[in-house]
Amino acid sequence: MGITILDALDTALVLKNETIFKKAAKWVIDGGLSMNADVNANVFETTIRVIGGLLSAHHLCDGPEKEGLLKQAVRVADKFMPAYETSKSGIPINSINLAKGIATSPGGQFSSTAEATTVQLELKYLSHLTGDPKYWNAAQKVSQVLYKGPQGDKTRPNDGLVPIYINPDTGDFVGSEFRLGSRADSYYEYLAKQYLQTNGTEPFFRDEYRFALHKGIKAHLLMRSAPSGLLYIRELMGPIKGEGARKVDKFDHLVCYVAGTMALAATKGKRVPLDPVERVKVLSGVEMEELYLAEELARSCYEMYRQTATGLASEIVFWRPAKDEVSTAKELDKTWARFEGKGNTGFPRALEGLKESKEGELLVDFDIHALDRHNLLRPEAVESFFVLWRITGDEKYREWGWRVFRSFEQWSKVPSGGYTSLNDVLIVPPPARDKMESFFLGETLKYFYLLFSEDSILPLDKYVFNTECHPLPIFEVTPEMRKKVIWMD
Ligand code: DMJ
Repeated sequence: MGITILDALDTALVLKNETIFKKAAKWVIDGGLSMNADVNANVFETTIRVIGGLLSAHHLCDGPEKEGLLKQAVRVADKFMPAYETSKSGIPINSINLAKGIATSPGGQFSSTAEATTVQLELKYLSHLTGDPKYWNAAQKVSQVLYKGPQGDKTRPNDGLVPIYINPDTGDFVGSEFRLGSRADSYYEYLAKQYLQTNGTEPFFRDEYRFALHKGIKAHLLMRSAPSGLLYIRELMGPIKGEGARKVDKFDHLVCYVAGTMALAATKGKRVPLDPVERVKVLSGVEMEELYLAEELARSCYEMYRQTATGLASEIVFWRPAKDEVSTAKELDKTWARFEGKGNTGFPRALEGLKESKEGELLVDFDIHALDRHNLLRPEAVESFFVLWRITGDEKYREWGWRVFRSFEQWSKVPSGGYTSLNDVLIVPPPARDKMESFFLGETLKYFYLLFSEDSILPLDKYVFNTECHPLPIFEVTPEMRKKVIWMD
């Protein structure tokens, strides 16, 4: 329950529910957050949910709780510093034993790539607020190890794609499993967002993100589905090229975040014209392509909801592939190369030739395996609908969001209060799990609310949302701080 309160503190503020916020903030400030139990707390989860939640609530709050919330964020961050300080490489060890205050890897596990690379927005903002560079430097050290060590940029051999584990003793990637879902997802998200967070002053991150997107994801993983021609991203095991590369059409719901990230990176969060002829006047060919990819991936994610009996997506789908990925990438390259620099010479109609599956037709473009049929109330699809609505102003994102919202209302809402995860989205009514993850209040519901609110609430060119939907203001590093922190250029 504690984690739900922390994750939802800023939701109460965004919704202007002062009564709930005050009650929750009192619990947090008056000792609810004890952190003494003999348990191993995950560094990443604590950073994104607890530190991220406290920092965002601190920023949004203008009441007497403001300073108390920041103090708690500092307290939690300090407790978790040994994960960075006692790591041989600087890559954070995955857990902290709260009672002992020491870093530990239960079962000798490697650190997950997404986890080690998804603490930066929170720790950098904490340094900005406190003036203490230690948080920033702990987080930025991770980037130094990955891109600037004696071996150079460790992501280059795999065209910017990253394996899902890192050894914290050596700082090296482990294995050759590549995907945008679990254990790698927010690696790409935080590359794009670190560039946005400091107002474009560290272009290094944008360049790494673009390299990963164009040389890695687009060239090796992008595919279209049969029969509708929906875009999706594959998973890869083994060497990225040549014999031994094994690709699967598995797609975690988690991957749906990437549509929002691509749209943000392409536009820096600014509204662009809906009409493509006008749009091309404000975006470059590369940005047009990135926004196109974002829109098409969001459509695929919507179809993951629409093509089930409950109108809710499963945790994982297996797409039916239409044609080989080389031709998918080539088709895009050809189109956008033609488009680059030519002004309003016409939108690529060929890419719009999607076949609409009929209302009520189920599992047309993908299969769902028996073990993957659950729905955990995850936010990623609605997150992307929200970002794309703000950026394009296309009403379809609100329509899609509304349909998904109504399905949650119909099947996940618990009459006595709260919402529940479901065991099987293909059965009506779906069997319930009696569990509500903290991210439902922290992320999913907040994204729904923002999808239907005014653009002036948390504008995307002034805020960067951490991976748990905690909005943090975009800032510029002061010259004084700049002298004290590791800078990536
Ligand atoms: C959230 O905790 C975060 O978005 C994280 O990055 C991965 N997924 C969950 C919600 O699905």
